[in-house]
Amino acid sequence: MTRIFSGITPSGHLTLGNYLGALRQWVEAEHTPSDALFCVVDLHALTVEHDPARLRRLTRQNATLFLAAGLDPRRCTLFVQSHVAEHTRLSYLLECTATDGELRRMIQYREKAAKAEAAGQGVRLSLLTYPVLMAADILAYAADEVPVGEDQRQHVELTRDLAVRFNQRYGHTFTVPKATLPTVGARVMDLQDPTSKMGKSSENTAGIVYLLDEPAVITKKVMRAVTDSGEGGVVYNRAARPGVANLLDVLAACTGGDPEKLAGGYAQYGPLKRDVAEAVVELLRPLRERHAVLAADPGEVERVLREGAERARGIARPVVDRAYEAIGLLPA
Ligand code: AQP
Repeated sequence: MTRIFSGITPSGHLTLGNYLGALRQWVEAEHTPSDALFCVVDLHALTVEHDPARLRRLTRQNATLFLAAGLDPRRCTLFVQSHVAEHTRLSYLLECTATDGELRRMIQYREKAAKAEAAGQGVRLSLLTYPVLMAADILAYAADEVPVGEDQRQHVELTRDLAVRFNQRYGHTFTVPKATLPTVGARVMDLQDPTSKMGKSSENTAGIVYLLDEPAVITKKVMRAVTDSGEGGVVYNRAARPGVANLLDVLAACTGGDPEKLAGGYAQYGPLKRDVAEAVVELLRPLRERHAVLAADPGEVERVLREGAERARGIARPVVDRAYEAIGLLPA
């Protein structure tokens, strides 16, 4: 059976990008014959300035949204990364497999380090090393597939490189995973800056649709989305017309259509924006409603996470023990 692993960092409120790029794929994967593990990767949220109380709140909220999005704990394993010590245990061995140069090449490191420096903050060492922790998250479960959005493709490539290198040096230990990307919605862009990814930790929230935004707020954000000037009406061209292309991509992802074909149905931006707003509101409505019910019973979410962590430990421990032995450490 295909083993699937993926996670989301509780570094902010979840966005439409997280839903279309990741969560929705996870729910689909859960309905195929697979063994799936989904994780709130809280340790990754410590790689930039953070507020401890907010992190605890967001971790709980993200886990609640996993359930609200339709993940069923009877069909998959839901847990919090820091509840399973195997992730950090394995991460060190992979730090001894990775090189400084390959980590400094990671795009997310370069972008986020530049942002921290511009804000006068120190760059945490963990910002450089967290892709290795992410590799450990995946390899500890012998995952075959990692459903992610486009922005995480490079980190999954690194994971593959580390798995292959470790296996070559120390004998076959890890399954080499592959990234699976959605056909539409793999890269949802910021509505105010359509050349940047819609990111949950962005400061300017006007271009970001959060999963728990009220319908009126979603509508306002979509109606104010930046569109492009230029001749020719509504056309789908990601390079030349990134704003309109993003709206068409979102509409396609919500309605199941094809963005290029959808473009043909509009002569002006206004009606396109109205349809996008309505499609997003309707897509997220059931999720918001289920979240309200689940949030009223936090004990149930905690129970799901406790049971999930126990099961996750049971899968990861033998894999990580094998890696410790393979690399030459004396068994305890
Ligand atoms: N805009 C997006 N479009 C499509 N997929 C996206 N994902 C994130 N943003 C988009 C996918 O969601 C999953 C979880 O993401 P993450 O928590 O690992 O990273 P992030 O959401 O990119 O959050 P960061 O890095 O903490 O901060 P921001 O959001 O500010 O960059 C992944 O599968 C990701 O591909």
